Amino acid sequence: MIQLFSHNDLDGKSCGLLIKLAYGEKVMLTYCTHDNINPLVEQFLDDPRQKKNEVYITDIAVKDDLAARLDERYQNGGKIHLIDHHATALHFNAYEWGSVVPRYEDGRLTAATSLLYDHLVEKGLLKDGGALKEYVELVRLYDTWEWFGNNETAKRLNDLFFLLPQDKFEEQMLPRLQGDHFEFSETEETILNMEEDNRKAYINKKQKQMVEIWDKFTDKEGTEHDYKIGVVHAEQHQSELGNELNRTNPHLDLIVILNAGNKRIGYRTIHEHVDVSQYAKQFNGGGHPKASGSTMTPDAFEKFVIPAFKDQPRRPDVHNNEENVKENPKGTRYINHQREVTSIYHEDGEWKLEHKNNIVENLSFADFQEAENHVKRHYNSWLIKDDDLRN
Ligand SMILES: [Mn+2]
Repeated sequence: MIQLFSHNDLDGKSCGLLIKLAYGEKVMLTYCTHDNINPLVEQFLDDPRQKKNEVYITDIAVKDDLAARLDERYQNGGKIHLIDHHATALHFNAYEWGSVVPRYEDGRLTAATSLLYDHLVEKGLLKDGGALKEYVELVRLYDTWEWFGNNETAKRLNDLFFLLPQDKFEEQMLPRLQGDHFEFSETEETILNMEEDNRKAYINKKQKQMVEIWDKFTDKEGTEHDYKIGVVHAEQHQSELGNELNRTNPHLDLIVILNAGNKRIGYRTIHEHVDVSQYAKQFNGGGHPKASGSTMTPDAFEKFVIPAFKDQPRRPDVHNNEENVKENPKGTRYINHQREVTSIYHEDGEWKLEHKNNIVENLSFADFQEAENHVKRHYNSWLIKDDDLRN
């Protein structure tokens, strides 16, 4: 028998599909989270009936004492393969059975699925090409975020992975991966389109609910920042929501997504000058510089939930103005809940501001976007609608 332990996301479960295609029915697939991988592997190693089984561990790592036990098994003739792409697992390369490769020689990022595919092709257990090769590349694009902005199919594959019940996903993919070309069925396309429409409507609604607050934050170098933060309550589509809110609100430093149901907070940014893994640390959280998470501690509740409850959302800009349009050298006008009007106008090669009919002294911007960012950050304003200007 072949025993696979793999992560439970698209990349990890696609490793399971490859193992099934390579070894047929003689496989046992166990999908794990970072929390339960160690006890599951331990249980397996303790079970005398499993002694002869070949082991694959993909897209996830085990703790050091289990690595030592796996190595002992390997030294005694056991067949073991740990195949991963996370840089945090590079120390497994010290073992003969460890193969951790974060990047290909040409610089492209790897995924566990693409590494396992290469391994099984080399062993002669899978043939290189066809629908399978296309599928493996979609998984790699999704897992590495290389899809972003250039391959919607990879994104849709991951959507489908979450929309279908898990056994259904496997059942539907396995026969298709043995064909010449990978594509979604008509039904899947319909489901995916509906899902996308729902998501767009949800994100739109959340944009209208988002409240903006200030927070002072001192980073680990000791530099103090005044962060303007978009705060929103959301239980669904956290990554897409974080991305979209950051993209449409470049005046914000980061987006905080609150989920009171499971007492979790997500932190997302697209800016180089912000590291949300550092920011999340103050609430015992962490993650990546652009995407992190924490639990909703009482401190975090005080900081985000209470002020966001009191404040009113800034209204989104309209996109169908014909008169009051952005980058108009003669002036683009903004308003806030206090009915204060701000105008951004062009003079002497620079963008300048007039607030409540007074010129804002000593402030000018080379770029219109920077000027608008300032107006939104400091006056909480939005573009005045043409209809409202006429009245
Ligand atoms: Mn992965």
